Amino acid sequence: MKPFNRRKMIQLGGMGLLTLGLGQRAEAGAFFWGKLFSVPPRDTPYITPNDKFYLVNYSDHSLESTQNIHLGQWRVSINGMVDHPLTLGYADFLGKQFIEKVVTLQCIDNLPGGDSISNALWGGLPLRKLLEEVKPFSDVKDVIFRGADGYHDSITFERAMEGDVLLAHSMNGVQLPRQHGFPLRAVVPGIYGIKNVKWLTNIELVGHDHQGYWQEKGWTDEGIMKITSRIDNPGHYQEIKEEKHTIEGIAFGGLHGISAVEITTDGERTWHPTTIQPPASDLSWVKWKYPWRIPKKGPHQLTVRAIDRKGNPQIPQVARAYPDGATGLHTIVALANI
Ligand SMILES: Nc1nc2c(c(=O)[nH]1)N[C@H]1C(S)=C(S)[C@@H](COP(=O)(O)O)O[C@H]1N2
Ligand SMILES: [Mo]
Repeated sequence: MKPFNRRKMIQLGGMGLLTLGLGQRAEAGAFFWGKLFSVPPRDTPYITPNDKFYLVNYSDHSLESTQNIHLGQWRVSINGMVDHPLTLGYADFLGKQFIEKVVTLQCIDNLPGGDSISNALWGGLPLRKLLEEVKPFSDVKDVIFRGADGYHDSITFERAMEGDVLLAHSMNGVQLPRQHGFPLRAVVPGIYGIKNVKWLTNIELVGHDHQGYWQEKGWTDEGIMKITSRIDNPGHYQEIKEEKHTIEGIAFGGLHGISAVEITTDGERTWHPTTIQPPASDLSWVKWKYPWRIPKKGPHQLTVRAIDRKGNPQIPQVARAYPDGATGLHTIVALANI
């Protein structure tokens, strides 16, 4: 896993927030410092193009060791506590059932406001179909995924049988790109990236609770995604010159989707509902927007929060990513120069 992306946090710890509400002198300071800190707005498309999709590997050797996978030789074995172990090649997968679904993936390292989250249309075989073929023993507990780079993680057999877990060989309508796990990867909706194993070579069914690469280092074995939301526009410290500005962003609630996103433009005194663009699937992030009428010149603190379809609110308390995913609300400063 790459080092934590501390960029956003450092910015928030800087002079920006301190200058809020300190009157004219501070305002001048905000414009001065703002130029140093400002980041451009993110123009986040609904579906992330493959070459913009975030990338995370546990080791630099992951890409090297998987660069030369040849379809002719590549095999995936499905074995362990099963009556009919199988070894399949690429053509076997192309010949099997193919379904496509838009699913948002997020790294467990992602901090509120971070970029290690993307959305794609994944295509492949429901894992459940394959598990039915191999005839699992009745006391199977975990399904282990192993990648050609030596990485491994597992999900429970129960989760694996739910039908929404994909063995994906296509991404946004094209063959799965090398860096995203060519020729085959697991896509496990609502569960952090750690369990979406790439470059699959083995799927083993076991009778115990398997500890994967990150679990051995203390990270969560469940990996259920937490509700998250992000402001993409304006960018932090972006200078806004018009009185009207549309605030935009994304929100994601894992398996439970998003029912509402709220924004505050006055330092959390009042919250306003935003308009949500309906998602293409129940496993996708949503895009939201809010037409903001800026009351006065100067720095404004913007914070976003979301609620999932079960009515659970996003957790506002700040927690780091270790061991089971970060919480906290994304806050930025917008500089109105109107
Ligand atoms: N084989 C393998 N699979 C892996 C990893 C890895 O290092 N090796 N990293 C995991 C992590 S931590 C994440 S967040 C996702 C990232 O998938 P992506 O690079 O396609 O976005 O892959 C997961 N699957
Ligand atoms: Mo990750």
